[in-house]
Amino acid sequence: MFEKILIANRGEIALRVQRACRAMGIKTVAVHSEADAEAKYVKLADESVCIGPAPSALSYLNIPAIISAAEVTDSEAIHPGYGFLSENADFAERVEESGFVFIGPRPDSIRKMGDKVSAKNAMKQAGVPCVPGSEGALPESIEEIKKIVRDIGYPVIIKASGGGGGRGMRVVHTEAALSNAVIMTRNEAQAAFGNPVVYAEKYLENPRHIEFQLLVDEHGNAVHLGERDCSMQRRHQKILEEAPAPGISLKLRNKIGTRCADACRRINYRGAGTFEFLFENNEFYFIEMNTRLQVEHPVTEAITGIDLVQMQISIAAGGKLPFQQKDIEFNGHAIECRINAEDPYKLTPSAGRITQYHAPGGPGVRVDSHVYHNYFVPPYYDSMIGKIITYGDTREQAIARMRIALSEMVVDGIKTNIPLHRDLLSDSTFLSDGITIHFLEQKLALHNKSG
Ligand code: MV4
Repeated sequence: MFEKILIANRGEIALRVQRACRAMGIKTVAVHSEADAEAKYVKLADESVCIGPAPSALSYLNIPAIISAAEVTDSEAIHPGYGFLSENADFAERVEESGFVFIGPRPDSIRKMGDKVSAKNAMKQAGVPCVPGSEGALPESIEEIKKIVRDIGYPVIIKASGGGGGRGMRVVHTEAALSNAVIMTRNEAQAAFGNPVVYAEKYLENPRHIEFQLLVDEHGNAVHLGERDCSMQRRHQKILEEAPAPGISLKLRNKIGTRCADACRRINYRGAGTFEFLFENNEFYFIEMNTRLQVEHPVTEAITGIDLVQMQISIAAGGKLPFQQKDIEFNGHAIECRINAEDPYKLTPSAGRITQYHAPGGPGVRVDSHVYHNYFVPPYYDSMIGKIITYGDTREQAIARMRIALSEMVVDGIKTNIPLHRDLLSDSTFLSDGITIHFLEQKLALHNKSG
């Protein structure tokens, strides 16, 4: 096992990874920007290194500074967290070339899954159900594109192969609008990702967003840890997630999860990974794979009892998964509310000093947060200041515990989205069953109109 790990991230996830290291007897190195120098999670680490000024481009995305920090501290491995450099194949490669272990997938897996056309091809070949669409990249000729899209049937969505996570896509309803949409998406993709390749898919009008968690070691063992429902989002920012997804049977979960695990073995994947699906009319359609730990990983931990960060570390050290698929049980229900420093309805960021802070607690309540009384929320980074995760035997109990947790929580001095979460947890559509990816935007539009 490693003796010392450098954590190339900030905020709650930096603290989360520290906790896993501590549980495993591993020393930690925090790297931080000038804006995060006084944060308590930095002081809690065994060592810390300042890697640059506040802007991420100069600190948390500064590859040479991070590698140097690993060198001067004698770290053996680097955990990238989520966001920042976590899905940067060049970073993973540089880490390994410099003699450190990257706690994550092989660089070529990150690269392959980052290219959405090659990711989808690989998954289709592996038997993972995909959204019907073009066979890979669209050709140059607009006449050929028209033929392809006629076969798919309108509406379609044109997506950039270099995009993902909602960047670089356009919905097209008629043949008259097709040519322009393809040209625009190509141009934007070239400018944003340096890659003009686009592909077409049938546009699903009202899907849910459900993702599967996978763990894969270097000894050919791959397991799925079930699914999470992540439909509660706005502008591709999720705010509430749950596991299991309401209404998914154990049989369907195991069918799709098994396909994902088979695919991981086939592409020689390693580490933690997430298969993103759209779910409509009781069918799953693969859209993308994420090659990192995700923000919402704790809901999966709650229903499986498996520590995903400890597993990532142990896999990176060459360890074998300590369980097989048949050993994994799904018990109870978990919900996560992301607490953001933002206006609850306009969703504009709200940086500043926290003048009062009280975290909730009690049975079935977990709080993952790096903030505290008198903490200053810097304006430079993501607005998430923590997550509340509640667990219960049933969805109703998890929701009831979340309502109480939200009522206990105090964050003064800045605006937070806690009022929005309270509102969502009493919404009859959310309470009754699975919501679609359009639910939150519709609800916010209604709220902002009626004041
Ligand atoms: C789609 C879709 C409908 N049909 N693909 C957006 C993020 C990226 N991961 C894929 N996205 C979508 N792909 C087809 N064929 C709708 C979306 C989509 C979406 C997906 C998941 C979560 C939120 C979303 C919000 C808007 C659109």
